[in-house]
Amino acid sequence: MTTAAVKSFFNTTKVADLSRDTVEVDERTGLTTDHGVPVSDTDNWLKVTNGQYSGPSLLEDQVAREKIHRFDHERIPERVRVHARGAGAHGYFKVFDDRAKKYTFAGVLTDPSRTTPVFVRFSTVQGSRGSADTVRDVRGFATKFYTEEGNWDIVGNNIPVFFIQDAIKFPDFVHAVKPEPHNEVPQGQTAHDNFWDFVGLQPEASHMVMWAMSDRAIPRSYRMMQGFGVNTFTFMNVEGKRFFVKFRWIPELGVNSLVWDEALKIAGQDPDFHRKDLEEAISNGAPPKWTFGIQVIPEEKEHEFEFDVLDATKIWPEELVPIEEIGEMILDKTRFVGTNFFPETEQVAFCTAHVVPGIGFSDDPLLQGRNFSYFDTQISRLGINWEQLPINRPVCPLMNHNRDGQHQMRIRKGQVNYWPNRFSAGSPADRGGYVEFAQRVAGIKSRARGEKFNEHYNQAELFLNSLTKHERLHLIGGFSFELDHCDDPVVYESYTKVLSSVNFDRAKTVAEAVGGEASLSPEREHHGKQSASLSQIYYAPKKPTIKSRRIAILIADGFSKIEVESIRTLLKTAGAFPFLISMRRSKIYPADEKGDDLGVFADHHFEGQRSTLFDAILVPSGQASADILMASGRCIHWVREAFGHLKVIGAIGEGMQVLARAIKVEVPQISFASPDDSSATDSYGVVTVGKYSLLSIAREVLQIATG
Ligand code: HDD
Repeated sequence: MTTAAVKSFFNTTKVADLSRDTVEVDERTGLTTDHGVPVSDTDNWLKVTNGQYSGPSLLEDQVAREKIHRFDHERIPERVRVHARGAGAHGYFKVFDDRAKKYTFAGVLTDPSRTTPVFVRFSTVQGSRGSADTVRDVRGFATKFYTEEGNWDIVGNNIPVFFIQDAIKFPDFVHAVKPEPHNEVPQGQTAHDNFWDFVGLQPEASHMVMWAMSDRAIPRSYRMMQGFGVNTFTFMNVEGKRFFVKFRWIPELGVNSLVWDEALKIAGQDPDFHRKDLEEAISNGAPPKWTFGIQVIPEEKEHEFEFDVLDATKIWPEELVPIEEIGEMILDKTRFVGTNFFPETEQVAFCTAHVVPGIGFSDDPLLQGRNFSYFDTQISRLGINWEQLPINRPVCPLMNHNRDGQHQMRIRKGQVNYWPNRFSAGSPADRGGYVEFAQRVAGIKSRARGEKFNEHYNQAELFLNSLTKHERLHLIGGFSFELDHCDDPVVYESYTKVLSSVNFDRAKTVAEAVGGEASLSPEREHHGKQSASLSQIYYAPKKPTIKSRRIAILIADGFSKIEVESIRTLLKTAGAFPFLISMRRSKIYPADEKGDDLGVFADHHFEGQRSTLFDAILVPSGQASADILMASGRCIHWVREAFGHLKVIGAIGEGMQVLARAIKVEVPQISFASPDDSSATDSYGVVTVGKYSLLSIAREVLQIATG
């Protein structure tokens, strides 16, 4: 399908559907009440006055009363307990071809002529609606597909496993992870006694805890994380054969994270960092893209693995069950018209039980409970008619005999609201209707899990073993930070013992850092196995790109305008987002040129946008500019922090003096003056250009841009 065709399809389905409820505000219409009566004064409550002094306000004022009523009820309960804070975007999904037909007859996954509209909501888990984006936490990755056979929701996370195996433990887990009940502390983090107490006593959490303490829990951007359906679902094909399946989103930009110090600082400097990042990328023409992958196990192979394939605390290692990439998703609209967060991102409501023909459930005990919980929670947040809200309603035809309830939005014609009826109205479909797989079920009714559910450490160790050295150090840093925030020795001393079941040596390091107790010998025999795809460097894009990366160009009066403007243009051509940062957000004047028309507006000043908010920084040439920057302690700190956060740093000519002052390490000087040495870099990610050659920088940037 051509881009134009995709756009036109997209504009005619969900977006067209939403436009039915999108109100253009006609500013020429005078102010009215909700019941349409013109309002003459919205500033003064009706009062008794004597002309000179105000007297009592009158309850009689229906205009004022309505205004206050509406204000008092503006907010609805935030998502119950978890995933309260989020950001959403619209987009579309397409499969590459019909190769998944051998597994499923779901049209959305097998018909390449379809472009299915989607809405995705990313979220954090622990914090409330007002918490910061960059906290250490799991990220929600929930996708609603508006398919021709009804809505399909994949309510996933950016981590492939979960803390618990059985849904009955969810209230305990969530109570433990959320702020503690006696003092409502802490906000947006798991660094507290109750969380570590619970996960220490619930060893099935060990695997997920590893992921949560790793870099995965501090993503650089929603656009740079994987998504996982986590639970095991099922496919059914036209021959009636059943398969177990796991769903996976793989980001085009690779899997990237912040460093912990950066995450902490951004949480204060720009708590909306991820939300703004998503909007910035989409509105500047860099819509994020994910490949959609499936892992499939034929039903008859269910018991051939050492783990239970229905256990949500286990991955299916890619070496055993390869990923089959079958489609892609692009998010190209921040919100429908980009103006109203509440009706879409806040009112969108997901449900794991929303599947379409060809896709079904497994007996995964976590999924079974989720299928009950999501519908239920939407009733308390949005009311029984939550599926009629514009963002939630399907784009395909609807007909059933469900009626009435609070906030009913449809006026239905017709006399009958039951089946069977004399008009055959709303007959259950005899073709294409949802059919459950005829699964044979036999067993003893008991409160128990399958035997293989009892092994909790093999994959936790597999994950740890598969990390690179720096990822492992970060993970140990994560544990050390969190356990240091626990005040009760029973908690931090005992968790380090649990850790030694996963990896004895790492447990000793953490125990030493936090005052915990290490076991004297390994609790179990370590298998030492690795799986390459568990390290996030495995997902580095095949073609390196600076597309949508935020690059700060640091200038002061006396900078070289021609150099800066050329670099800015080049970066934009390569799809990066360059920003001029200076001492003030007003005109900055180039060397020896003071004419008012010659100045260039800085996009931000140092304090407004710290170096933490950029992926790379560049200090261009110009002695006067460099002198001003060097004289500022704030500026030196700004550059030094970028170095500490392992940013890519570039300097040209006199800009190198600023670098040398800030980072005080010997950085090799790389000259781009001759074409032969243009590929040189050094291990710090610092690039300096001695003999300035715009042409060679241009070549370098364009080379990166075009891969
Ligand atoms: Fe859940 C929200 C993901 C287990 C009960 N969950 C929620 C959201 C995501 C997930 C992404 C936010 C959706 C949105 O943006 O509106 N949850 C997961 C994953 C799980 C998981 C990946 C493990 C595989 N959840 C889980 C269990 C239960 C719930 C076991 C209950 C038995 N989850 C809920 C909920 C929420 C929710 C309480 C809160 C708000 C909402 O549903 O709409 O019902």
